[in-house]
Amino acid sequence: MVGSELNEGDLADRFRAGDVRALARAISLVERRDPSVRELEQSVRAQRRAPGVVGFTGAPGTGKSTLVDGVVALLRKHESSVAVLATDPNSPFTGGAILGDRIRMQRHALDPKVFIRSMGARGHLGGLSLATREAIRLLGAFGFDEVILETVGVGQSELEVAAVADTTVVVLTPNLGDGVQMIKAGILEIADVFVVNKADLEGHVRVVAELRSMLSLAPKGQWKPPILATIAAKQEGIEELWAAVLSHRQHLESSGRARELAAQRLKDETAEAAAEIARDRVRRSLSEDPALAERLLAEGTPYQTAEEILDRGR
Ligand SMILES: Nc1nc2c(ncn2[C@@H]2O[C@H](COP(=O)(O)OP(=O)(O)OP(=O)(O)O)[C@@H](O)[C@H]2O)c(=O)[nH]1
Ligand SMILES: [Mg+2]
Repeated sequence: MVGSELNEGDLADRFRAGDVRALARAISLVERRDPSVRELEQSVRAQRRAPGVVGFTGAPGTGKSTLVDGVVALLRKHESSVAVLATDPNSPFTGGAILGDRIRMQRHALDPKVFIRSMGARGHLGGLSLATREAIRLLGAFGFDEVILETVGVGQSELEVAAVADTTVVVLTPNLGDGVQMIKAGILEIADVFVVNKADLEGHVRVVAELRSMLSLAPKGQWKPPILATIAAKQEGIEELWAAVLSHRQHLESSGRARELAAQRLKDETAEAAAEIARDRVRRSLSEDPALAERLLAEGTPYQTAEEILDRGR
């Protein structure tokens, strides 16, 4: 791979010059949790812009990629540049592309204002959301106006990734009976916009009605999540969907919530980064200091050992 032969200095130059391969390489470093990317992040900091971040989540096969493809087409019509990150928490890391998503969005493959990439993260819980946040910052510095996250399912890490988005779109369909499943997994709380996709299939009216009655029972917040019906396969309802996203964004801005969220996210990310840094340091000490590891095994005192290592400083 050409990219891997570059030193990070060249990488930063190429990144600033708008070389998309440098961006892809930087995201690979982020995905691998390689600390060398921090230098790049520092050197492109001045270029940082905050892109709009919209998450699409829902059960497998509900039509997320098809919807995202439609949204990308709409954004391009409006001259906005857009990056799509498809995160797959169930695969350790993907190194590039989920084939299906690539095919679904292939018509944008040659458009330099569209960047499509899938991402996984090795290791611990929280790794993927850290990687996603760092990737979003890089995409902003690279100049993308919008970042769309596609996450599969409703497990813990999907919720974490969704929490990175300003606006979370939850996608349901008439035929999966996933309404009930979704509620169980607590996705109601994270949805800013509901989409009932595949409205060409029987049962969509019922799903919309069920959702509506469920939402009427939910505690009243400031924002009432709209419920939209779409037929992504025919590009129907995409404009209304994007209008709902923009209206949520407007609400975040005017209510002051946007600022609060940004502050909260930075604090959360700092706490997660601290955990990652500490974990790496402890692992390193245990592998570099056999006497210490030996004692740990003999005494069986993980907390004490962890504190001792962290107290030593670097
Ligand atoms: N009938 C119907 N089928 C649709 C519609 N939108 C998408 N599909 C089909 O649903 C299937 C899944 O679509 P995807 O967009 O790949 O769904 P996804 O949610 O991204 O799937 P994963 O990434 O695997 O979770 C494909 O065969 C689509 O053609 C729709 O509005 N109506
Ligand atoms: Mg998909």
